[in-house]
Amino acid sequence: MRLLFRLFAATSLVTILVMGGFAYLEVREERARLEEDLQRRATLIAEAVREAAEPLVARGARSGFERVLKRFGGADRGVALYDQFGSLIDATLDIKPYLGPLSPLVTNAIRDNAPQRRVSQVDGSTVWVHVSPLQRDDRPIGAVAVLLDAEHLESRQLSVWRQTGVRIGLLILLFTGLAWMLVRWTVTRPLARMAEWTKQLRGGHPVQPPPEADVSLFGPLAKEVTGLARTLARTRIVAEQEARLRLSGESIWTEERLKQFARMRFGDQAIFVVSNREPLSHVREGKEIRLQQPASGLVTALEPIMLACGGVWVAHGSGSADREVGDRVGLPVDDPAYTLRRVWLSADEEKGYYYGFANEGLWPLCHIVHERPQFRADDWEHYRAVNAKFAQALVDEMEGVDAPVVLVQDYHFALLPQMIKRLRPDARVALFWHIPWPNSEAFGICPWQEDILLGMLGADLVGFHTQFHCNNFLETVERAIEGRVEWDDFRVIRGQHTTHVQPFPISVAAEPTAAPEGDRNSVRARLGIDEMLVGLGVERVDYTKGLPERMRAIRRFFERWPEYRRRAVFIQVASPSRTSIPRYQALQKEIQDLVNEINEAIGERGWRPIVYRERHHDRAEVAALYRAADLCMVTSLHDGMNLVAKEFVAARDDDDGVLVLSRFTGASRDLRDALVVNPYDVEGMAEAIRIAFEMDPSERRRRMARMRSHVRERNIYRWAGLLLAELAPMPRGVTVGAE
Ligand code: ADQ
Repeated sequence: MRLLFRLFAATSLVTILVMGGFAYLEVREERARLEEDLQRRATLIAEAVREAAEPLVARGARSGFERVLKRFGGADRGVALYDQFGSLIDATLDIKPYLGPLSPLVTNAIRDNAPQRRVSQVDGSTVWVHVSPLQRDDRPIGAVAVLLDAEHLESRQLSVWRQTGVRIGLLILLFTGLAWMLVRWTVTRPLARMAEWTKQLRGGHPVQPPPEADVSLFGPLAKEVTGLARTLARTRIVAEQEARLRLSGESIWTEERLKQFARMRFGDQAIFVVSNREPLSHVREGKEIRLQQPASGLVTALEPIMLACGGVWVAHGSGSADREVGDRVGLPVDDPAYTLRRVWLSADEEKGYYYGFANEGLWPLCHIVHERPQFRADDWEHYRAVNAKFAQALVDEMEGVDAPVVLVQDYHFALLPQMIKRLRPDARVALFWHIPWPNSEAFGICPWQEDILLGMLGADLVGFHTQFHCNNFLETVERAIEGRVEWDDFRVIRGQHTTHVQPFPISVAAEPTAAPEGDRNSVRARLGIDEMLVGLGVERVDYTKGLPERMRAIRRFFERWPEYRRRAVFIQVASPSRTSIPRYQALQKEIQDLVNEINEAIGERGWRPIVYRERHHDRAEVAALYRAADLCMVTSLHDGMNLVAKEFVAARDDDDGVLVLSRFTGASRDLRDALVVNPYDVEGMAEAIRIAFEMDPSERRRRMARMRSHVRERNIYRWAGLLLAELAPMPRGVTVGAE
């Protein structure tokens, strides 16, 4: 109410001042105009009377004046004639009451021989008085007075003020009303809702900010509060988790434990991560810059470590708006825990190093999927140069840090460990290879296999997902280069330097995320599949993921068990990947065609067997789909680990759902309760789908519970913890010899 009063007072004051000012000017102008009009009329009449009366007065005539007065007098005007002494000669009848007040003017006009004029109030009436001298030979011989009714001067003025008063009143009401509504809609109400929202956040309910809050007005506030709430929620979850574990005496790795462990082992020393893909890119969309988290297992796996330990993450700045934002960014944006340092690459460098050698050379070389690797000398040169560029960026970042801990990620940086060690012999370097390592014959076709192996062996620790990949690597080393492979300890000794080779099966955080209410139902309702059985696939579009094989298996399933038509649907979420490479473009087209073909062949009115969604989904969307599905299919032809399988298991806090998993994934060694399939065997996969849909609920729950307990124990914090634990005691300061 006080606000309304203030608004009312403020708008009243402003309106009165503005409108009053304008009205005053209008009144003044109007009065001047009316006076000018009266003046003109009075002068004309006085001149006419003068012409007729002057000869009479000059002659000293005693008659004839009556005729003049009759001609020029009228209802709205009076005329009076005076002799040279100012004595009245004659006057029209109606003028008589005014004669008294007139005489000073008449005297002045005769004395000064000049016209006199003014507005007079007589008997409560307003009159315009004009007195002109009568002359002979330019000397005054009398005077003529003309009186005009000027009542309208006052009434007009009054009416302007009255109108202005009404206008001011209306405007005050209108402005106050409008301002009140505006304040209510854009400030008071949203503020009340935001207050309600913050209250809910404080209570630990992770709710979205109210949608109607004006983004330009409340956006920054909402962002800050959201960040704060997220930190609070996170801290709360970690604290609850810790307390629970302490009570149950379990020794599960958690984010907090990893943090404590890293501090214990490395003090407050920051950790340096190098990967090709950045954990967050800035993408331009029209005038906006959007944040995008890439669809990458590697990022999913590494971010919790950086959140836990802090440090610098060096990566290729590949987002379309990255350069605008800058080469150093604090992450997470809301509540920075570590720094992203972006390395810029030219189009040629990216083409040769990333698309060329890494993805058309090493990627198919390491995945046994019958895709011929392309080895081009140009690409290799770029690969070397970019590795050197990253080494330099890293060394710059590590300046002043004693014995830095470096975690190099993946096949994009095979040469980096050796380069780092040459520049910083005191660094402790681990290289984690996220993709499989093939047998030595397969790897041997690479023309630069020696350089690659020597580059990798610059690391103190080389990690793979499985022991099988470690063995393949050691065999390759044994056959391709000089050095001693110690099979008992799984290490390679070259000169004074030792590289340990060990498996570290990667995983997911498996934190008890607060499941948004009604996920399963809302996703199903949105897709119009409330009552149906739902199969799910989540992938990057990549030929190693076995997407066409899966589509064929789905087709076969509906052909062999037609009773499932209209009762089951398969959702495939596919994030386009490496789209500059022709093979990937062809695969994208192949999958689209295959989906259309199957939907046409098997689909019926109102039902499509496959819902294909080819775009990047954010994590919440993917999590909602995991919870909505009855079955998740991972059918990679070859895969280092495969995090989708583990994410699916981690998301199923209802202990339900079946995982169909390719035996050629690293994950199949961890998740033994999945239905393990051979993706090349279409009939076998179709059969697995049927078994999954028909599995007894208690069996489903038993299997899922066991897998969940595995993922919970062997989570990403354990992966990072074991990697750091192995790296910590490594001797530092040993120079890596030249090849
Ligand atoms: P990737 O080959 O990228 O990783 P994967 O392990 O399956 O494969 O991880 C994919 C990640 O991307 C998952 O987190 C998934 O949720 C996400 N994702 C996939 N499609 C998506 C989409 N359409 N929208 C949004 N997110 C999507 C490499 C190796 C793997 C290894 C990981 C980690 O090839 O074998 O498991 O690194 O080491």
